[in-house]
Amino acid sequence: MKRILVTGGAGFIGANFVRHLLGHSDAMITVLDKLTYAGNRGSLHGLDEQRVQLVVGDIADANLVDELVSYHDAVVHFAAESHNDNSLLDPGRFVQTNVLGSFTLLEAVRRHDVRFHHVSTDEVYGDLALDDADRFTEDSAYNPSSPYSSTKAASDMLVRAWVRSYGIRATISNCSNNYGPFQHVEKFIPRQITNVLIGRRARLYGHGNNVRDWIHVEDHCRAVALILERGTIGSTYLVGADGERDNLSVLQLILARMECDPSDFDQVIDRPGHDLRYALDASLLRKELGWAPLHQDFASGLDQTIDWYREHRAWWEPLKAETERRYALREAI
Ligand code: NAD
Ligand code: TDX
Repeated sequence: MKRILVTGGAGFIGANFVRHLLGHSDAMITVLDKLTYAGNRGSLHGLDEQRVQLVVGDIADANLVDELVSYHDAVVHFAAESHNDNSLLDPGRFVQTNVLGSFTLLEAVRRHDVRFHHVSTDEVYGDLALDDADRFTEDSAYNPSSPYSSTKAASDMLVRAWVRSYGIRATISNCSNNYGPFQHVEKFIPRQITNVLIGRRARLYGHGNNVRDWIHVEDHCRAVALILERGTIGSTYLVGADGERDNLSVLQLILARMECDPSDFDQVIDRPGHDLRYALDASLLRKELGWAPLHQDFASGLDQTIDWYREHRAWWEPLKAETERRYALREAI
């Protein structure tokens, strides 16, 4: 596969995926990214300009998308509005990008018969009870809770229908919570790390009992590359690394690794409709494609992530004040 169009490649996971492709293939890469508040040119700085080109544009721009898709061999679709808290305040742009933008890409890959991989989330399955032994599988029923997860669920459904009705060559992956370098400071782990780095107190929603299934972003990128190369057309793969942890434990681990008092945080108003627990079973990906996570030790993955934010203040500092201003409005409601 030679020419790959990566949508959302200036975002957190997309930028890590571009780096993965550069290091593990000889692909030529075009990034299509609108550079919303979440996109960052700086995440692509220093990459080989002979192999990576950034096109600033919207995935819902049908003419631009048609032209770009026409000369690529594959599209890997990361672009999305990705933050649950924002989706509660302004759901319209989630429908616009996640649903209509995905539709626009599907129509273009249909016209040009281009391989498509859709990057989605475990949140489409809703949540699990805290005391439940179950985990999500590819056969779990869709039951999204938030405007964000419902628009991701809608886009998954479009992909499935385009495979069945039009025979497009597509796969889907639904991954659990990612952590690692280049993640926007609005998200849980980088928000707490950067709060400590600027001398603010960390912020926990409610009591912190909610459970997330953490995976290092590099392991997610390796899974996407594998599915793109060897996945069965029409299939859905869950991507997760058996990393269930409750939010309070994650926060206390961050504080401990940063040599802070583990009680040095504020409990703030909980997220409305806050999903209780995500947990997923990645057996299909492991068995069919032989994938396994390389980052098995969460504490050391967290240490590397903390070091990355310590060493890249120029990347995140310009985002921090505006992000915390938005959170202050939320906490004042
Ligand atoms: P992100 O918010 O960091 O990045 C999203 C990128 O998409 C940004 O660069 C943004 O500028 C771009 N974008 C937004 N709207 C666009 C539009 N209309 N046209 C073109 N570009 C646009 O998100 P992320 O965390 O990197 O997530 C990437 C994908 O992975 C999303 O589809 C998300 O649903 C999925 N996902 C994320 C996680 C996670 O833990 N972060 C887990 C599972 C799945
Ligand atoms: O300051 C905070 N305090 C807090 O306790 C923030 C920002 C979050 N939280 C909690 C809410 C969640 O239970 O931490 C948990 C993780 O929150 P987020 O980082 O916002 O992630 P989440 O809502 O779980 O969704 C993430 O994983 C699935 C990504 O943002 C999605 O794009 C992905 O699909």
